[in-house]
Order: sequence, then C-alpha cells, then structure tokens
Amino acid sequence: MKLAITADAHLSEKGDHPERYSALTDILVQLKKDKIDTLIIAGDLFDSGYQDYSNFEELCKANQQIKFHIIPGNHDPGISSKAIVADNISIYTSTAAVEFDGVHFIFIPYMEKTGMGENLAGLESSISRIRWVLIGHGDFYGGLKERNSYEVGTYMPLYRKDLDRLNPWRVFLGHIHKPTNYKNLYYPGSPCGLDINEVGARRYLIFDTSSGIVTPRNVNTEVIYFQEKFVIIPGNDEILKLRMEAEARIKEWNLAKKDTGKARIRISAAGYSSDRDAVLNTLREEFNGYSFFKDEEPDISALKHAGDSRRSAIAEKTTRMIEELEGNFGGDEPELDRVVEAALSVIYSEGTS
Ligand SMILES: [Mn+2]
Repeated sequence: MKLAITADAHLSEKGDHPERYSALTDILVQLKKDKIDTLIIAGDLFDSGYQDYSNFEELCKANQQIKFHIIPGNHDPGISSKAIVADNISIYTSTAAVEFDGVHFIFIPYMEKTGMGENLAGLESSISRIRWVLIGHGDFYGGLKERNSYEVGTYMPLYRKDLDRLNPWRVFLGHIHKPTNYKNLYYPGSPCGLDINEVGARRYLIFDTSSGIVTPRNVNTEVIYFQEKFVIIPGNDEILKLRMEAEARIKEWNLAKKDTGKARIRISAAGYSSDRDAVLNTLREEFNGYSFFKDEEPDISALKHAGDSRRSAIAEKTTRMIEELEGNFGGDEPELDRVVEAALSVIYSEGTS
C-alpha cells in the first residue's frame, strides 16, 4: 500500500495565503489520480492562532476518498476532532498506534516540555520486536544541522539514542520546513514555501508500506522562492565571474521554463568590488525575466568599494587559497563564502597597510 506524507502547511486566512491551500489541493489532486487514499499530516497543518477550520473542512469534504491522519504541531497544539469536523479525518491528540497494511505506525502529537523518546517509553516492549514507523513533530538531534530557522530552541526532540534504542523502520517528522533526509528519517518540508526563506521546489512523500521505499513528489506550487547571494572578489574579471556564477545558480534552480513566472527571487551581493555600479547592472541583467520578491531590487548594500589594485591582488590570491580548502571538514566550520568575506574584510579594513 502507498500512502502520502506532508507537514507544515501552516494554513491561515485563505485570502492572505491562497497559495498554501493551493499546494495542499495540488497534493490531493495528485493522490486522487494515483489512487492513494491515505494522507498523513505530521503537524502544523495550521498557523499559530488560526482557528477557522472551514476551508480545510471543505477540502476534506471534496476529497471523501482520502483519509486524513493528522497530528498537532507546535503551531496548532489545540486541534482535535472536536474542533475540526469531517468524516474522513483522524486527529491524534495523544500517542496512538495505527496499522496500515500490516505496518504499525506510532503517531506522537506535539507536546511541550517533553521528547519523543519519553512518549515512546511505554511502548518500548511492544515495538522492539516489530517493524514500525514513527510520525512526529519536532527537532532531530544526531547528525542533522538543519533547524527551523524561525523557532530557536528545542521542540519535542528526537535523539539518535532514541532511534538506536527503539529502531523504527522509517521516521517521518514535521517541523523543519526545508525538505530534509537523514538515513531513514525524513522531513517532507512545507508543501509551499511560507516566505522568501523557504527556497526551492517543494515536495511531499510517498511511502510504500511493502517495500519501505520513500519517494519524493513535486508539489505544483503557485510560487517558488529563491535567494542568492554573491560574494564579489575585486579584480579585472569580477564581472565576468559574476555573470558565470549567476548563470550557474539559475541552472541549479532546475526550474522548468513554464514555471519561470512562479519564481520570487531575492538577490544580493557582498564583498568588495572596483565597480559597484557594474555589479548592480549585471545582477539586473542576469536575473531579468524573474520577479523579485516584493519588487525588491538586487541588494548591494553589503558590497563595499575596492579602489586599491594592490589590495585587490592580495584579495584574489587569498581567495584562491581559501577556495582550495574545499571539502567537508565534518564539523561546525563556517562556509567557505563566509571565510572569504572575513578575509576580504581584513584585507580591505581601514588602517591596514
Ligand atoms: Mn513546527
């Protein structure tokens, strides 16, 4: 049996964010087409404080063939089947075991001041010998750097030691909005970017209960956000390099031509340039044809002027050396771009001679 998993839709006032409803609707259209009749929503279906569930109830009514299995997240901890009324939804407000096609799923709703491991402790003896799948909402500690950038602090953590002890077959979590995988643990990510910080195409997941295979599927969203920052190293070829880099970034977006109009972009330049005006114009040209988020312009406010050719030579050489460091050091080291920026600021700082 195949079932679908999403999370973090953050539905709010439909007039304010119709794109969030459209993204969820698109998933439902795809599921109908593929004859998949189970959708798991791993928390934060609704935005904080939003309590008008009628638009979601309408979606449920229009998709009677789908069974919605929902856990509350930290943004919608109060939801229950008393609040949201539809025949085809189950909302798990306490830890619950549900079987799909002979596979045991444990749903853990988000709860404050507790971890997922603690909530599984009582089930340890019964799940230790079987194949089971965990559905939860919170942070994973144990090999992932990704954190929810809006929410500092720890949210219902799941630790590596919990996984080692309880050995789930697959883990699907909500909370991190960036699509993220780590071994057998998956964050589907938000089905529609909530703002300019949630970049790139969005996905939901299909899980095959017989093979265990997890397949990402694209959500056809109304908007796709992109954010690109360019660090300029002053030199004769700075504009040529910027052009090449801009083209490479656009290529990495992997955006189909028909989706060009969906892009909302934020572009900035930092570092040092001998011709800030040329940098701004180059960015305008290279990203011409894409819509800027909130009609912004390319932002060069962090780009400083470099008028000294001797320092430029030092900067170029230093940058080359830093770029040769390329590689994964396995720790919390800064990204090489940040190292380049720091080096440039030393080379060009006032009073250096
Ligand atoms: Mn959350």
